[in-house]
Amino acid sequence: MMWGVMAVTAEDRTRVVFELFDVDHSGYLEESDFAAMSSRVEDVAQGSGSEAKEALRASFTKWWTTVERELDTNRDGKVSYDEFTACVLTPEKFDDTVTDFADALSALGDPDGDGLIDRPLFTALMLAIGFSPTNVDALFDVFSPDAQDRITVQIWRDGIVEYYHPTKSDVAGNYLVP
Ligand SMILES: [Ca+2]
Ligand SMILES: [Ca+2]
Repeated sequence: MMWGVMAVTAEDRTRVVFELFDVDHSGYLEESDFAAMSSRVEDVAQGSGSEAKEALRASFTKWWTTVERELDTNRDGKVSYDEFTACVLTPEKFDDTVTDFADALSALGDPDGDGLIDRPLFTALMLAIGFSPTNVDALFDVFSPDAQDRITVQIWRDGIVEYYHPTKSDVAGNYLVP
């Protein structure tokens, strides 16, 4: 089990990220996919205000505009898997997008602002992104929850940055790769 996790590459994760973002399973990333995922996440973001949800929506919009600008090589308004894999060639072009997304998503996990995230809300947000329940539970455990079963916003935020970074390997989020 452990070795399987260690063997996960950035390429495996790229496939998982593509499939997550292809919300309607059309085989292409499109603007509508990012809007749909944003709505799904906002719907489960219990306790968060409109400002925090707006920040999340803005980060998904930025995901799409960056993906389209950098990866839609044939300019047909959608990004195929083959086009998407080019993200590993220019990881620096995604730094801002990934950071904004990590800030916005992890903030939704901490609506009361105490810097801690409870497992139920973490799970709801991650299932809304599209990860499987088993993988989400395993990841939460990797983040070393305290006696009250809470993790810090910081560790999740950093985990998101690592996970969505196109070229990193051996990251905690590899637990999310089936
Ligand atoms: Ca799609
Ligand atoms: Ca395209």
